[in-house]
Amino acid sequence: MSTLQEMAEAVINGNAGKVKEFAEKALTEGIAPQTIINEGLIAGMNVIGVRFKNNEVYVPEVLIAARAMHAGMDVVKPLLTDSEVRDKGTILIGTVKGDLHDIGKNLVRMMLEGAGYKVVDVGVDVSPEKFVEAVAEHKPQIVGLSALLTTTMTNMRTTIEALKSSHVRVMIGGAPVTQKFADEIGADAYAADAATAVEKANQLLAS
Ligand code: B12
Repeated sequence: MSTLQEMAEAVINGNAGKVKEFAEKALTEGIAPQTIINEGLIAGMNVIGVRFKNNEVYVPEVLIAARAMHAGMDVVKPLLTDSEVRDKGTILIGTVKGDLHDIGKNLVRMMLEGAGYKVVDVGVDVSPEKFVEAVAEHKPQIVGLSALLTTTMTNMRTTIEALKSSHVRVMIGGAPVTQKFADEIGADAYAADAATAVEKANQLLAS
C-alpha cells in the first residue's frame, strides 16, 4: 500500500496518531500537500461519508474519523501557499437561527477546507442579520446554511431573503432539507452530504 492509501485507511479507522505519522512520511516522500489532502485525507473521509449514508457507521465513527483527518490537516495546512487556499474562494458557513446542531456543518466545513476553500464558520443559532453582517465583512462567494430541525428550516428562507442584495450564492443542507425545499426557497444549491457539498461548491464557482 502507498503512504496515501495507508493514510486514508488510518482516517477510516479514526487513528489520529497514525494519520499524523503518514502525513509527515508523505511530506518526506515529496508528495505535495494538496495531493496529501485529496488522495489521503479526503479519500478516507469520502469512504466514511458513504458508509455513514448507508448506515454502516454512525455519528461517533464519523467524528473520530474527522478528528483523525484534522490531525493530518494540521501537518500539511501550514505548507499550503496562500494562493492555493485563496484561489478556490471563500465560503461562509453557519447553522440558522434557533438551531444548535453543528456536527454536520462542521463536517461540511472540514471537507471544504480539505478541498482548498477558505471557510469562515459563523457558528450556530445565527440570525439572518448576523449572516448579512458576516457576508459584508468576509465577502464570501458562497454562503452555506445548515438546519437539522423542521422548525428551523424556515429560517433558511428568511436568511436567503435577507441575503438577496448581497449577491452571494447560497448552498443549503441538513437532514430534513431536500432539493425540492431548496428550489422552493430559492437556494442556489443543495447537498445531502459533505462530499457532495464540495462538488456543488465547485460547480457554483464554475458557473
Ligand atoms: C446529535 C443530535 C443532537 C445534539 C446536537 C449536538 C451538536 N453539537 O450538533 C443535541 C443533543 C444538542 C440535540 C438537540 C436537539 N435535537 Co437533535 N439530534 C441529533 C442527532 C442524533 C444527530 C444529528 C447529527 O449530528 N447527525 C450527523 C451529521 C453528520 O449529519 P447531518 O447533520 O445531517 O449533516 C450532514 C448532511 O445533512 C449535510 N449537511 C449538514 N449541514 C449542511 C450544510 C450545508 C451548507 C450543506 C451543503 C450540507 C449540510 O452534510 C452533513 C455531512 O454529511 C439527530 C438525529 C439524526 N439521525 O439526524 C437529532 C435530531 C436532529 N434532533 C432532534 C431534536 C428534536 C432535537 C431537540 C429539539 C431535542 C430537545 N427536545 O431538546 C434539540 C434541539 C436543540 C436546538 N435548538 O437545536 C430531531 C429533529 C426532529 C425534526 N424533524 O425537527 C432529530 C431528527 C432526532 C429525532 N429523530 O427526533 N440534538
